Amino acid sequence: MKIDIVSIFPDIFDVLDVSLMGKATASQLLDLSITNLRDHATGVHKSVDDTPYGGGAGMVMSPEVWGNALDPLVTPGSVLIVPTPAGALFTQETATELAQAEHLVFACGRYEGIDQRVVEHYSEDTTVMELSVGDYVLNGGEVAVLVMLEAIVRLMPGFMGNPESLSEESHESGLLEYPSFTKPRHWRGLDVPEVLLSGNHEAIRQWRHEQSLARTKAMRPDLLAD
Ligand code: 6GU
Repeated sequence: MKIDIVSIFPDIFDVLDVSLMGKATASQLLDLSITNLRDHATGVHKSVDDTPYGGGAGMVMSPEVWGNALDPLVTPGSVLIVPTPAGALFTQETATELAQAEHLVFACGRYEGIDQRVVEHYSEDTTVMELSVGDYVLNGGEVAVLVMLEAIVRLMPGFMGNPESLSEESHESGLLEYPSFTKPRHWRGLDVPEVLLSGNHEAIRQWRHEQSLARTKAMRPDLLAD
């Protein structure tokens, strides 16, 4: 998969070299490029934003600068992702869908966002998704992109050593994952649940499913409503 990220803070993405992503890049599953938006600014001050039409607080990122940066990257086969708290919620389902893509382009906005015509313009020939990672506001899209990439890359075909370990995770089935235990059997007066030592695979499967349901009901009742 080819991934392009455009940002005014390209250094934030240095961390990608040290985690899961470093492994994927090294193994050539991933071809990652970071573009500094500032390199596409014109004008003596290299500014990337301007005051909002209609008034209000903050600055809006310029469509001209974004057009200059994105034109060489976006093709009809690309998926252009614009991280924004005003986007649709990024979920495990979104991650699974995006893990199949050939080319992702992440356009990281700062301040009060990007001139909306950028999304409108690229939507004419390309799939554009405005995505949020949750109901809170971050200063910019960069950390949200790190979150999305961490979720997407591990689902890429060929990335996981053991794809079976994906299927029982939280959110894959629409439920939260059951609790896990390892040795020792007794620890600070707490015992591993007896059923897990029973060797009865059907009883273990059933117990884990009940735990998943109870945990989801307690922590995330909204998931059960779906
Ligand atoms: Cl994708 N961007 C920003 N700036 N804030 C967010 C977000 C994204 N998702 C939740 N909050």
